[in-house]
Amino acid sequence: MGALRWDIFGRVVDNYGDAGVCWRLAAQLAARGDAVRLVLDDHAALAWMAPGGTRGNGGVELLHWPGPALPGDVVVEAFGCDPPDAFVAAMRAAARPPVWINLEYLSAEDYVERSHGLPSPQRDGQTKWFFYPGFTPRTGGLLREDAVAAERSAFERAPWLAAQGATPRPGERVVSLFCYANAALPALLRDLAAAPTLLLLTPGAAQAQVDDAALPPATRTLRLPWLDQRGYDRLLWSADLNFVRGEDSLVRAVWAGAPFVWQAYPQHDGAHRAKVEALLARLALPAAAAALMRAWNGLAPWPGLPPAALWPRWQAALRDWRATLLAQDDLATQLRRFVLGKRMRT
Ligand code: TRH
Repeated sequence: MGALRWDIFGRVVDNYGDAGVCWRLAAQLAARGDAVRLVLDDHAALAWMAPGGTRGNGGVELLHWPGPALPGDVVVEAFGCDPPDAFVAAMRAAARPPVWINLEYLSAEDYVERSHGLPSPQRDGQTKWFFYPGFTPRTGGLLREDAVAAERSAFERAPWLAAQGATPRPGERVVSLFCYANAALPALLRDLAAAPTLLLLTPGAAQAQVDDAALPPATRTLRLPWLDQRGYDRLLWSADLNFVRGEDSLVRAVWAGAPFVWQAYPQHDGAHRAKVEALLARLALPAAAAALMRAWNGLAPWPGLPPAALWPRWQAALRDWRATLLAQDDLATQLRRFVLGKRMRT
């Protein structure tokens, strides 16, 4: 397959997933030898998420909105962000118009298989193609670096944690917390205190909601700075239990292979319930672990933490799922194949 020239457009609506997913895709395509221009309206989060990239070392050309005047071979608009009108007009006027992709949000819901790869004809005669990430072979797959499984197995947590200023005591479990505002947090803190725990708190909502002074002695905390994406992976690899949120960190928790609890982005219309249930339906979790995920999303009463005897089964279920997902092609591979298929027809 020859190298492709990509223009990826993203708008930062809220939180960090928009920039996080766009950056990850851009970096993975560049790592395959493609030329990638990433156009974002807000670069602030990339300063900590991808510091090498923003210095121009990532093989990605990072541009401010509205970006370039003329398109390359492929245009990806992330999450329906609508590239600038002048750029869309230049796409239409190009001698060979680029393949136009709308990269959608990740969900485990069934509609993803039905919608993945469908065309969306535009008024100006162009066609936009829906590309849906997902967990099954009939979706666009998940973002995954080629080396992630090997790096994860070779990883040693003690030196990495020590470099962050954390030294777990013998018998102490390590828990990472990345969450939105969460009414179940007091119940979690109460239950964690039943056994020695080192709680690693990411910046923002997790740190804001935990009052160190009010914690019992069995719980120690460490307040982390924003880590870059590689560092955040290593945090997840270091923990015995990960609380993650949103879209990108869910996928990272899957690759980490430790027990995790996911908090969906809360929506007032209750749409997150369907997302949580759809994810649980794809996982063969012990009932107590599924109940915990429902409660963490405000969908059920707090059930308590699964008893320690259940954790090996919890972990095994997630490892089995990870093995299934690792056997599927990753999103960047599938997206390239999809684009090349469309280009052959133009
Ligand atoms: O920040 P998020 O809550 O973003 C969310 C989701 O994208 C969600 O789908 C969307 O609807 C909502 O915003 C508006 O969670 P997410 O997706 O996990 O993005 C966080 C990114 O930050 C991810 O790329 C991991 C990265 N990260 C780091 O690089 N370092 C860190 O220290 C931490 C905590 C996160």
